Amino acid sequence: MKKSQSKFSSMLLGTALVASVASGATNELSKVMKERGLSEIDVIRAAKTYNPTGVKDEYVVFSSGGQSGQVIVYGVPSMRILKYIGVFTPEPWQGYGFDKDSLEVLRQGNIRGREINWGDTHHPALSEIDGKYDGKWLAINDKANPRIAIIDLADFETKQIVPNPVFKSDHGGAFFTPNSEYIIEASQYAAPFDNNYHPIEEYKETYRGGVTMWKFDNKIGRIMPDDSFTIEFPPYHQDLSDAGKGISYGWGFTNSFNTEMYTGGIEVGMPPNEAGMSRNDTDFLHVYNWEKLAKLAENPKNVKIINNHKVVPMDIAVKNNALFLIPEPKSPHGVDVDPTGQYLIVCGKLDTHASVYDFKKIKKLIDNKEYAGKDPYGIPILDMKKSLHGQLELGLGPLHNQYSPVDGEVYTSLYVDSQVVKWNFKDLKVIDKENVHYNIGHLAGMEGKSADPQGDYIIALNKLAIDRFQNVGPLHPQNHQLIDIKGKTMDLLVDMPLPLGEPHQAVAIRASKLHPHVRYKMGTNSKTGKIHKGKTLAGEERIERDGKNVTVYATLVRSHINPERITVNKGDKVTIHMTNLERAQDETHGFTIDNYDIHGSLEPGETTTLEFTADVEGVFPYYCTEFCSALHLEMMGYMMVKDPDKKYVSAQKLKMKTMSPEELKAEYDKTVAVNNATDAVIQSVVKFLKDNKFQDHKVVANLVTDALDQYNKIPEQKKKADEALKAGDTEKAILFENMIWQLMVKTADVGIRAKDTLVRKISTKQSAAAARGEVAFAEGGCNGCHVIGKVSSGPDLTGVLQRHENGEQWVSNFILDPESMYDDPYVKGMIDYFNLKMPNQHMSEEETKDIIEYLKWIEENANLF
Ligand code: CUK
Ligand code: CUA
Repeated sequence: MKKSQSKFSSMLLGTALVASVASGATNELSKVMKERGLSEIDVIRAAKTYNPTGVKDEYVVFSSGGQSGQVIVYGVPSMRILKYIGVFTPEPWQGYGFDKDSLEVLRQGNIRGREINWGDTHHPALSEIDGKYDGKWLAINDKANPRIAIIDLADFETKQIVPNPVFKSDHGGAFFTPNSEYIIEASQYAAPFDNNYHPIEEYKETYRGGVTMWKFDNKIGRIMPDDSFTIEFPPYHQDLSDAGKGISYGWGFTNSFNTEMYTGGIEVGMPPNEAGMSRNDTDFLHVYNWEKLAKLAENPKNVKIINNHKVVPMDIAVKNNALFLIPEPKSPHGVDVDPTGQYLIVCGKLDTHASVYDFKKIKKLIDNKEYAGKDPYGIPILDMKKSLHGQLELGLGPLHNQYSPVDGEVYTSLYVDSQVVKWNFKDLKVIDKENVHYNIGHLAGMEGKSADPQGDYIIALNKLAIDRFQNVGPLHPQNHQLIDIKGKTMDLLVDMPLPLGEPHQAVAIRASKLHPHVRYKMGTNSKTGKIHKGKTLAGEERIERDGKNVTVYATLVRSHINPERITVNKGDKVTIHMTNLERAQDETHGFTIDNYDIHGSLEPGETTTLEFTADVEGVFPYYCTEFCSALHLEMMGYMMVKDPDKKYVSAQKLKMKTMSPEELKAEYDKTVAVNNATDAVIQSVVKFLKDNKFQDHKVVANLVTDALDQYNKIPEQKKKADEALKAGDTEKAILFENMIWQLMVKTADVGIRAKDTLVRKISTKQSAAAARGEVAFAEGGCNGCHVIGKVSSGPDLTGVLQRHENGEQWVSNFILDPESMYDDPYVKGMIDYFNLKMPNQHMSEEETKDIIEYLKWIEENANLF
């Protein structure tokens, strides 16, 4: 009832909104709505998520990429994908795993010597200060091959992978503690901590679960394995975790299933795991004081060393009052600490309830040593009822929780019911339910698990999409659904198919908290953040040979790779250090060589290394893989691999026709003349920029810097051209002059963009009508013949309104009906001069009025064109 009421009122609102739009727009809108079968509520939902071109999102979401081993980045509310970050899996576009430096990161993830090239990512986590996101680092776990990776949010690249030395799978991580002191990683399937064989019959004695507390340095963004430790747990299957905050600061919470310690055996006639592991009514929530355990772990007496890693045994933790268990409804899933740190909500999964635990009550029981018993390993058990604030029946299959800025409000996913439920965990009342499609796992609020949840939206991360999208075969995309939670009730806005893997969890952060850079300091190894040992500046390019080792110091800049020829012997070990000399934003160059399975992606200022053995004889083109300029295809070279044991017969020299010295001289003169003319254009732009104080506008100043970057390379080329000419090599001189022209075109390209930007900055503000007029002018094709500030195939329109008595009337008559004025003596003269007649472009009265306003704006700013 409530739901349908709310839908009805938003529909009324929709009608009002549509009615208030100008009548022309309404007609167009109704037409589109009719054609596409959209209701008014659809249009409102679309408007809530639509970003016009150039408009950016309010939130940035980091979603696990599931079995892709990657991280997916997208914006909210538009749900537009921004990036896939290679983490546990090679990612060719970014060169991740295909250049030496990123391969070193990927190989940190080797386990027991084995190279692993995939991952099952589950839980991304953002670094925190005071429980709030600081926008600096992202951690994510791999469940299949227990590892944690660290991604730097300054460039969205993976910087570190740390395998877990004792677990054989993990799940309850990554979770940051409130000041990013530690990252929590809980095991999933209990297994021996050592790497030896232990019979399953000795499960209870030799298999173990646990939680690894990875020490994290938030300044440099790296896990410190030597300062980290694992807390040993019984062989229950530990599941999700969370870190306490506020009054529960210093404590960690990890739930579990299979406290039955059942080990299956269908093949020997035992009931399957699924029956044995969910037999008891309750499992255990593990409550541990990581702050105290971290201190204990500093003393060698308190730890066992397993696989070179510190493990705090259960009995040490128990003896020091740092580990407790509390019963929780059977086979729970999420445990989520509220923004204040006082409440933790455990979701039932196989139970219809959510259980709200009160940390104050838990702490009291601990302080009073009031235990309800002990588990088989001697861990004290706290009474469930005495720890609970209360329980509420939510529906079937509650899994995960996200908090709202409203005190007591929480959103919970219901897997079996395919719903999101909004409820109050303090009053224990359900407020609203929204259907999702289908079988939701996690849900992501906007900073919804931090100490500072923002509300606004919830994203449902659904396991099944079934009928939501075009059929693309039996493997369906995943479905992320954006839900508006700004109103009293939830409203599902839009679906986003995700075709990369099962994204278990996603975290969202305000976009304003992220400050990634757009270029690197020249010569940076992006994986270490330090200056790369292969850094090469212009003029330092070279090929060094040392026996069978060939080292190439190369540079890439629009639009050439230096060197352009690399000749090596078959069997040589080739190392190519490459530096992208660009400083301009978004000027990435890529590099690959045919047949060698290598690829580098070089962002402006970056240096990286490709390494391989030239084990195949032949000629191998190499080229830049990013369409980086109009001369991108020319950005190439050859690697030639010779067999030193082979005799090569030289091919017959072809007689090539060559130019006469006179012809060459003529071509040289022509090239120089073109360059001089181009330079004159550049100088006029430079004068304009200087006269109008471009330095006062940062955007323009940046463009000018980019332009000068190109322009400043000219003297060096000129010197070479002149030297060649002097030496009598006109051919070479022409090529260098051509190079100068290329640099001039690039300068002019950016310079003119700078000029246009500057004009916009310093011109008077356009009225709405003038802005519409500019659009009409462009779309009506007027600019095909009229260039503002210049005579082209039609007259310059600057000052056109002053040229005639009653100018506005005259011009608008002429636009609306040019034919009727062809006999006007002035028009006649123009027709003769340009050999063209002003055509009737069938502008409406409205458009014509707007164009007049635009022309007035041009007149106001005539000095700028
Ligand atoms: S888990 Cu997938 S729905 Cu791995 Cu966080 Cu709950
Ligand atoms: Cu550089 Cu294409």
